Amino acid sequence: MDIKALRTAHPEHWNKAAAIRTLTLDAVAAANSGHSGMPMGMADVATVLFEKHLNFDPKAPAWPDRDRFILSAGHGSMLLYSLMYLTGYEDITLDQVKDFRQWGAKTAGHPEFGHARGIETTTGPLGQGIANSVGFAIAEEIQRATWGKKIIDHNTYVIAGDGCLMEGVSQEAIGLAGMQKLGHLCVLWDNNNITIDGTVDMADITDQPARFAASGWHVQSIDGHDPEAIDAALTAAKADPRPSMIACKTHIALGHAAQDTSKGHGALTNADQLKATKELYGAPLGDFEVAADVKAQWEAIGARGAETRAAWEERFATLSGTKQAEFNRAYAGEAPKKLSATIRALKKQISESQPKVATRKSSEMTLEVVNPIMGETIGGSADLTGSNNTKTSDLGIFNPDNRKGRYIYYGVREHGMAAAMNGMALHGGARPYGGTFMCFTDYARGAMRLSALMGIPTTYVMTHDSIGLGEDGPTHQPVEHLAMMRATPNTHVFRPADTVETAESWEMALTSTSTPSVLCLSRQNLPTVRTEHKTKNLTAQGAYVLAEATGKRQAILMATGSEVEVALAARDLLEAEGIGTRVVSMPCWELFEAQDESYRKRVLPAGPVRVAIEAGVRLGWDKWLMGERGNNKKAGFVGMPGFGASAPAERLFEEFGITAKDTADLVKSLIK
Ligand SMILES: Cc1ncc(C[n+]2csc(CCOP(=O)(O)OP(=O)(O)O)c2C)c(N)n1
Ligand SMILES: [Mg+2]
Repeated sequence: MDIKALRTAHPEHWNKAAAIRTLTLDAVAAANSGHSGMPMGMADVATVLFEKHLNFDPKAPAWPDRDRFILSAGHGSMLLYSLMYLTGYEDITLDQVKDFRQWGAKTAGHPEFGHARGIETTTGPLGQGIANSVGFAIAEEIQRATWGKKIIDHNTYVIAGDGCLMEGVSQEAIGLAGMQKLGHLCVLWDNNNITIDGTVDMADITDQPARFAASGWHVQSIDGHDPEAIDAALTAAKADPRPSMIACKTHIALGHAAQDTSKGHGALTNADQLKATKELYGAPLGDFEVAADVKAQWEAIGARGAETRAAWEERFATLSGTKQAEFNRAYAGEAPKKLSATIRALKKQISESQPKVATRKSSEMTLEVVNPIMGETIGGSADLTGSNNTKTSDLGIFNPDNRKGRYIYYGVREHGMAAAMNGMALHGGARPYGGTFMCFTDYARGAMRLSALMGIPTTYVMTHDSIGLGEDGPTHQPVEHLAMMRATPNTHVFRPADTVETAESWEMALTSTSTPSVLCLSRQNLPTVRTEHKTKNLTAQGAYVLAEATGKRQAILMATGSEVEVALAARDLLEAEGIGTRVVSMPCWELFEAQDESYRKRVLPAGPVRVAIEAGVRLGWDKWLMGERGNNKKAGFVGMPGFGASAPAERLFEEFGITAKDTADLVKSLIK
């Protein structure tokens, strides 16, 4: 690249972009780790985007109508931190930049949501950001239709690399965005033909523009170092009604000895080369030095949005008080006051009528009363609407002809759905839930982990939660998934036993502000076990005594979901033989763990034999079986030894020994 020619063609632009490049080089050198090349390659694109197009106000990072900027290529985090520092985001000071990648710094190795105000999402696992952005754009479409353009009318911009586009989840995102005609979405592809192992064509020869075009996108290809071309492409992207992809031909590590090589991807720390690069740029040579006039120009870019934001505040103030409160409530992630009374009324009715229904149906019954009072819910399913029971009668279908629809046909795209839901939750004013078969949490896992890490209340409706689904067989029967999800920090895994517990689980999910929820729901019908109405949400305690021993308490049976019925039947058998047996329903381990020790001890006192019943693997149960101190020796597990099989459900429960009789026999053998 002829750097001198670039410098002289657009000197002001060049110096602004060079500031991103030198801050990146210095921060990576100071940390002795990180990724220099991507920010150096995309600095021109980012500079034009921030200078001429992005609507943002660093002094109000949570302004609801701001444009969203998603750095999908999260390894290039210094691009984001440089932009935030230069434009004046209060959380990203120069000291934070100097502390790049250090303990306690807001400038983590990859951008992390919640560390600094202005970081829209956590990226680093490639492909997540571009898939999040589809959710951001969907939330924007729905809110624009609902609140009107005066309140919501913004764009979502994404920088994605070769890696993001190679990840499978990107195809799910591109397909969904194209079909949905998300015209306010613009992906800037860092087309540098370099990844870690070498050139992209060693592993991939996909015609990316053709691929996007095939899914209904507006596509442009430009020189990613030409500010005029970048500006024109962004203008054209905004004008086109389709989602836009701009292929930006760039040079990784522009101007450095490692330019255009995979070495340029990582940490460029050689002091001499760093100095030579700065000289070539015509940039100040001092560490973290940005010329005062250049910093001032960047600050002016940051100040540009204040007026637009103030004008928005004025428009917002013209809404009625009720509307403002409703908008603010949804953006705060607060449930409406009516929610708990609504849940209570449903519980009462269920405890009285005692229906025998699958908990996936119970979930639908709950959503039928919740969705009408929570306008921010956005439901959907990955092509299993009729099985997941996620669609309620009041939700219209979201599509290009109906932007007020709140139900999304995600297609067979579990990972894309999960990542899009994260985007909606992050956008604000939206509470997404989506369903698939629980076995396919595996496919959604990358995004589910990020819901937990980011601390956002995405809700997963995972039906067909065990061998209880029967004939579809072991490909569809989850056995290890409960253990995997319970092993994930900051995830509430609910496995309700009946409609009452399902309604209670939903109440917990819908009032959560910082934890995702997974609802594990049965395909098969289950009896109502909560036959006595309690206004209190017992699921909120995670575990509780469902049935007490009548005589001397000799055994405690712990169970979740469909196996609570088995536990109650086993209790009947044992009580008939004079063995006092308590049944503890444990719909959410994580909430039980959060109770104080005295409550946990009251529910699971030391002494009696303990048996757990769950149609999954044992992993994790020992904590409750052995006691929290690990000294309870008389314990056993009734569950799955391995994968399931294809047969009618009843036969499977018998063959795998998950029955009342097997449980009672185990208890008796332990009591001896
Ligand atoms: C899901 C996932 N797999 C692997 C990685 C490790 N990784 C980080 S960057 C990268 C290569 C990315 O190439 P590209 O997106 O072209 O970035 P560039 O080298 O151009 O900066 C890989 C494999 C990751 N962060 N996420
Ligand atoms: Mg690349």
